[in-house]
Amino acid sequence: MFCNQCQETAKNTGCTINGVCGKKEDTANFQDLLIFACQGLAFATIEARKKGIDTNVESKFITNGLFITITNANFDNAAIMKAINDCIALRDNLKTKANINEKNDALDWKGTSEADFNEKAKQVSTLFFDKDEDIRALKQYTLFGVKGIAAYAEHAFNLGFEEQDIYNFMEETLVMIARPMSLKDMLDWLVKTGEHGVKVMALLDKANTSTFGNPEISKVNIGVGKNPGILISGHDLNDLEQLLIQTEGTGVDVYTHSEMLPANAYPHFKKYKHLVGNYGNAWHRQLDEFETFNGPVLFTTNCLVPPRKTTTYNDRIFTTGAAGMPDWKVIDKKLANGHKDFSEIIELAKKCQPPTAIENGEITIGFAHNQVLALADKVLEAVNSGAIKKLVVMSGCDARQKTREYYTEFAKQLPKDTVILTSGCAKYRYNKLQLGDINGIPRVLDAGQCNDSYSWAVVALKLKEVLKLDDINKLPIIFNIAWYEQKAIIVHLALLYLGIKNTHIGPTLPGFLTPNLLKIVQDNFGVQTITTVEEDMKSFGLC
Ligand code: FS2
Ligand code: SF4
Repeated sequence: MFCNQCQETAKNTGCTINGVCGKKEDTANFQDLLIFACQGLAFATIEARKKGIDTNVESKFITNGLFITITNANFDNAAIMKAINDCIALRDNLKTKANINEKNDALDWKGTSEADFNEKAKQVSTLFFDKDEDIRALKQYTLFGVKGIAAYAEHAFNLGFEEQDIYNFMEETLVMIARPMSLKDMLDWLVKTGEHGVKVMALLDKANTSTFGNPEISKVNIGVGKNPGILISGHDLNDLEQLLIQTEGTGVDVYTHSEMLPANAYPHFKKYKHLVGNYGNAWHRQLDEFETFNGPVLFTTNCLVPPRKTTTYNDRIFTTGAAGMPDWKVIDKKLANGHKDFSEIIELAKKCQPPTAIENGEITIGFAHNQVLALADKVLEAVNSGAIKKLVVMSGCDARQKTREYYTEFAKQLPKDTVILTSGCAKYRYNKLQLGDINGIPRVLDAGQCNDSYSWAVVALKLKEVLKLDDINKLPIIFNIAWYEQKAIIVHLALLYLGIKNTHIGPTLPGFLTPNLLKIVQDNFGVQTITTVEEDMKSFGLC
């Protein structure tokens, strides 16, 4: 096993025995094999399209295959092995249909037993991507970015929004990894990855806002009611909608969890009165929070935490889509109308106690680009008058390490004339602090999920235009981003593509970057990592 795709990777170099995330060696190996199988299918799709064959089913399959391998998405060997077998079947079908005679390992390999899978998996780790360590690291970097693209593309296609160019890029990247590449070509590919990151976030934004309306300023209850509840986690708004439809009138309330919190700001979801609020915090606190929730939990995507031996909730956790955990039930049955059948979860909820309160009160959310631009005059006035000196983007992920207390402290110590722009689960480190407002503008503006970091790019580009600046880096915006998994990697690559320089990312820089690459990203993009709150306040010019 070798996995170095997330911020918590062991010793910041790579997990080699068990994942810090709880991923076991065999699961990590099967995930590598799934990527390898997707490479074969990607090769076949590209060839088939040249012959005019529609490959939409295969492209969606590859997208889901990549998503399965994201940090904390799927720990279920049986599900991953099934995905590998299905991938090979799709590949072979396409080879016949498109009459592809070319030979290569990913296009030809097939295993018949678990032993075959185990054997092959050991030969296809990312460590074998290239002999040259810089090229290998850049191939890992692009693959991890493409995994982030896949996650966002899947949410978009679940709502009926697709772009062929995004599928093409993901598939070309998978094929590229197997080819010899120069350093220059790899650096160009990395920039293209960022470009497609912008494209996919724009696509998902379009999918979400045209289906559910533009998020608006909303107060969200963080306490509990008296009815039994279902907690929905992950990022998929389409799953949320289907759950809300099926729970309506059943006496079961629905609560959002972690990255599902932003759903409460979409006008469309407000018509469901039984969507009563948000329960809990960022993903890594689920081990305790699921105990006190008392009712069923539905994971639509990552982040799953393997349960402890003493966990009592295993029989009430369900997964769907790319998510999976051995022993947790998977919802894949469909109703006649094509929606997922959540009746088992709803029936179980009716028999459960209502959630136990762990917090009370409300938090304010809903500051995606449309809402912020509606306040643009007010924001500009505050910027021009000096009431707002700096906008501080603190988007990204939260995770377990104690060093992440930095972000709470940083938020607390920011001067009162700064506003935090956030998105992703990173916000849980400071979104319940009482940081006040500036002329009625809250000091924490939450745009939504990690993909809604796109909102801050839209806002920055708009401000640049209105303020007639020739360079986005002249805006009074600083970036202090927290990363954890591959969706944050694509967000960061998208910012680099947009020309945003001097971003701080933390709590550590990616372990997959070699010293040589670190120097390249530092020299070209001014990327730095965090130090101490005091030092960083100084280096950002905040004190
Ligand atoms: Fe947080 Fe986990 Fe959002 Fe990441 S809930 S780290 O998936 O993409 O973000
Ligand atoms: Fe390690 Fe992160 Fe990979 Fe899990 S996802 S095995 S913690 S690098």
